[in-house]
Amino acid sequence: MCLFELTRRSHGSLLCLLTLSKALNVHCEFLAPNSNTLWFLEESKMPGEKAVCVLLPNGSDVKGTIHFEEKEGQCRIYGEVTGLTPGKHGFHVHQFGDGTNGCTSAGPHFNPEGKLHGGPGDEERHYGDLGNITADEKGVAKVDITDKLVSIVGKDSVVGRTIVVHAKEDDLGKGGDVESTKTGNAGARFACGVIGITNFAEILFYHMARAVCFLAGSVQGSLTFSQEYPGGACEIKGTLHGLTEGKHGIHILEFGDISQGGISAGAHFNPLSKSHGAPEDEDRHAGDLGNIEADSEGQAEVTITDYVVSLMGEYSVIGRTLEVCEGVDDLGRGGHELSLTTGNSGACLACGVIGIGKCGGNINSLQNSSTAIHDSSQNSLSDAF
Ligand SMILES: [Cu+2]
Ligand SMILES: [Zn+2]
Ligand SMILES: [Zn+2]
Repeated sequence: MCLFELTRRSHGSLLCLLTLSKALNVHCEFLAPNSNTLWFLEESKMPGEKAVCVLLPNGSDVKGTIHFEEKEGQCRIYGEVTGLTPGKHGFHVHQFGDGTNGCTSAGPHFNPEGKLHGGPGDEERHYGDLGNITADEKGVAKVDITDKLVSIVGKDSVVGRTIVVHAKEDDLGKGGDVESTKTGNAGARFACGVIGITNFAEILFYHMARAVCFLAGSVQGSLTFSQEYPGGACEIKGTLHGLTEGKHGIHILEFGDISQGGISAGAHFNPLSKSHGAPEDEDRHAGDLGNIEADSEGQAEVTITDYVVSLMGEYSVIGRTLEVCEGVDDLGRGGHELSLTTGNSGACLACGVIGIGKCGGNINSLQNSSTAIHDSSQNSLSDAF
């Protein structure tokens, strides 16, 4: 499939170092923010994976829940969307899991092969092209699609990306104008949501350099995650508003299912079966990020550098949920019966699914270059680590 060098990491996963070239149509999301080196895990398909997407209105009354189930190389996408006008509505997977600017920041259709827009049955189509869903006279669309390109495992997984429901019918690339070959002229984005994982299996994610989590509701704001290379520090930054003054627990939860807020997102993400603790503790959940502190205006500046949270590899947090709690996380030291599971930090105030983020900086110039930029012989593995 491409030119790579293989190397082995201590935990036994195969990593590939890919030489970047235009021919590979590389997506910037796989690139470490400040390097030309591209890391990812060997593709791994596992049977019976599940994911979910909670669609929230974006200037409309459209909402719904969509489930994903992967079996034997096919993905079933099913659920219900309500609040639509009767008739057909474009239904796509868009590239980024970024809800910072409503559904707009989800970017274009997910298109890892650089093809034109089409219908789900076409050879020439985006991976994200799921065609139309059809609403009845009550505005309800029952969705049940089986697709060969949309997948929730492996290199082109849609976990951490966004589903968008559009105002208009998708012309499936046959509209005769330029826009038809990009978007299918499906119009405004009426609802969207980030696709999250719903079962704990060792899904081997490709490495994502950036992720983003958008929180809506009484607490709002957006947090960006960045990580330079596998095993490197993960930086989490952003500003949250609408908090009460003081400290609030902040955690990553196991599942990306926010259909019932933090409750359906499960417990603190804990792949190594440890006790709840402080971020600096040896004995802590992978999802334990401690507390953030809001000022008298209810605003919290978040700047966390964490060495356990990762955007890469089998313990990636992409597709999981970030929550901000009502109370203070006692970091496992409170002596309360909940101290060692949740830090006794109370109910979930706000939560959002961690999605795949856009990259900034020099990425576009890298993508537009017609020559291979990265010569693996000049930038050895030891440099990258
Ligand atoms: Cu779309
Ligand atoms: Zn498309
Ligand atoms: Zn915890």
